[in-house]
Amino acid sequence: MIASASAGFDQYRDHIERGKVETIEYDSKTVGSVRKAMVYTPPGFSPERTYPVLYLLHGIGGDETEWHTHGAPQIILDNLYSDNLIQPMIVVCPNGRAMINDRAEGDLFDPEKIRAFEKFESDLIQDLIPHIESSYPAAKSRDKRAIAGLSMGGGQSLNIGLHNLNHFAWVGAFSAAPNTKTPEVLMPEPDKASSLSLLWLSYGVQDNLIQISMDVHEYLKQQGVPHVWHEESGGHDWPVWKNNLYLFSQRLFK
Ligand code: FER
Repeated sequence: MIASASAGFDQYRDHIERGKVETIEYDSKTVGSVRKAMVYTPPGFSPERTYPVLYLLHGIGGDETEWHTHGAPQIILDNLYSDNLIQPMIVVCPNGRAMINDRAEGDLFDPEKIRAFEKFESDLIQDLIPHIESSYPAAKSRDKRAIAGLSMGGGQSLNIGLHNLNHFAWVGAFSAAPNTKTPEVLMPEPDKASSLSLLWLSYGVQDNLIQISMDVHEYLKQQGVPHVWHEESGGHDWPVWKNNLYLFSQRLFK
């Protein structure tokens, strides 16, 4: 099925309640540096409540700012919230290139930089999540944590999410890149996937990287693992990723 978002989903609306976005810093023992992330707190945010958290990851050309520069997540989420279509949630956009110079510059395919996307697993699990959960009123259970991302971040979401089912019950990969592990490595024990609340795989039909998601999808089908397989028009590009955030976020934490 080719689905699309409702018109205006990413357009700024006047007179609605707004969430807030801030850039935070945390100590990363993994990298040995102070690292940045961008954090969205929803409209009406109150420290008296606890909130589920979506970790939302960028692609090979991005950093912690990429979603906010290109994907308007704040507008998309504020609109959804105003229409009562999503649960209030905190959305953390980390920097998934876990190395000292984590800026998206120079040769982005340098093997050291690609390895840094793998190293991010430890930075996320051991450094960033504990930081978020000690500085925000964030829920601390797997059913209240989601991980999703685009391209390299989609690969990371599968690699990290499925490898850490004790941390995440909601996993989404939008146009996953070749950093995605093979399906058998991602999910050596398909029975365990039954603990997932949502496994979402998607791509744009004009994307040259579709085979990666297709291979995971075929394996999951063979193994009888429930998942959402979402395809839409478009390529390896922002309209697809924004629409995926729009659709995926509506399913979270319900
Ligand atoms: C590759 C092609 C694309 C690759 C990564 C990408 C690691 C990532 C693209 C993106 O994040 O947009 O061969 O190898």
